[in-house]
Amino acid sequence: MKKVLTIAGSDSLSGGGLQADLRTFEEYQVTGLNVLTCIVTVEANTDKVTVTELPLSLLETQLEECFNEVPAIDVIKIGMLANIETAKVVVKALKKHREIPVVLDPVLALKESGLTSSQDIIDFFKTELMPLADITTPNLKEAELLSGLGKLDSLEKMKEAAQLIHKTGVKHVVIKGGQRLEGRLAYDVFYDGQNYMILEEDKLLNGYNNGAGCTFASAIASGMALGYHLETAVRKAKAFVYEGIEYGIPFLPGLGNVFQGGKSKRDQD
Ligand code: PXL
Repeated sequence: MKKVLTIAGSDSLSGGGLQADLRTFEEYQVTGLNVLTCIVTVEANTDKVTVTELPLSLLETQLEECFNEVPAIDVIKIGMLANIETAKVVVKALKKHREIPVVLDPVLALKESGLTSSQDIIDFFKTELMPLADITTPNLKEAELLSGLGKLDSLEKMKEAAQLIHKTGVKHVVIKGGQRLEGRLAYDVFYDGQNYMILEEDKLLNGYNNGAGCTFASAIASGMALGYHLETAVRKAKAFVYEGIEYGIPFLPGLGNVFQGGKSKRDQD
C-alpha cells in the first residue's frame, strides 16, 4: 500500500483536521500516517473554537519517526499548522526530504471560527512553504490573503490570484471557490503555470461541508500516491468531496461534517 503522511491538527468534532485526512486515505486505500500539530476543540452546541498548541519537541519527534518509516512515505499532506514556530519546524523537516511530493492546504482561515492568521504567517507561507509544495489548495478567503488581491468575486479574479500564488514557487494551484461566489455553480480554478482548468459543479447547499477542504487536499494527496496524473487526482478529489457533502453528517441545523464514505453510500442507494 502507498503511504501518505498528514501533518495537521486534531478537530474535536472530527469533521476536519487529521481525522478527515485519515478517513479519506482509508477510502482511497492508502495507508495514513499522522503528525499532530495542534488540538482544535469546538464548544458543544456553538461553533466556538479553541486552538491548543503542542510543544515543538513533540512535533519534531513525530516528524522524525514518521520519516524513519520503511518503506518511505509517498506523499505528504499539510493542514493546519497553528503558528509560525510550528511552520518553521515543518519546513526544516520538508527540506530534508525534497524527494517526497507535498500537498499544501494553507489553513489560514478557519471558516468555523472567524480566525484569520497574522501577516507574519501569511508571508511565511509565501516565502518558505509554497516553494516546497507541488500543489496548494487555498479556499477563496485564503487565496485573497495569499494573493493580496482583496475580494475575489469573479472567475477572472480567481485566475489572477492563482497566477500570483503560483509566482511564490508552488508548482500547481487550485483555488476552491466553494459557495462564496455568486450563482448556482461552485467553481474551482486549477493553474499549472501555463494553463487553467476550471472545474464546475452545482452548489450543494445543505451546509454539511465541515472538513471539505481537508478532505479535498487529502484526496488529491491519495490520488498522487496512487500515481494518477495530477489533473485527474484533482478531478477525482472534487467528485469525492461532492459525494461527501451530499451524504454529510448533520450536527447543528444547517451544519454538518463531510462524510468520506459518501461514494459507498451512494452506491448502496
Ligand atoms: O477544515 C479546516 C480545519 C483544519 N484543521 C483542523 C480543523 C479544521 C476545521 O475545523 O479543526 C484541525
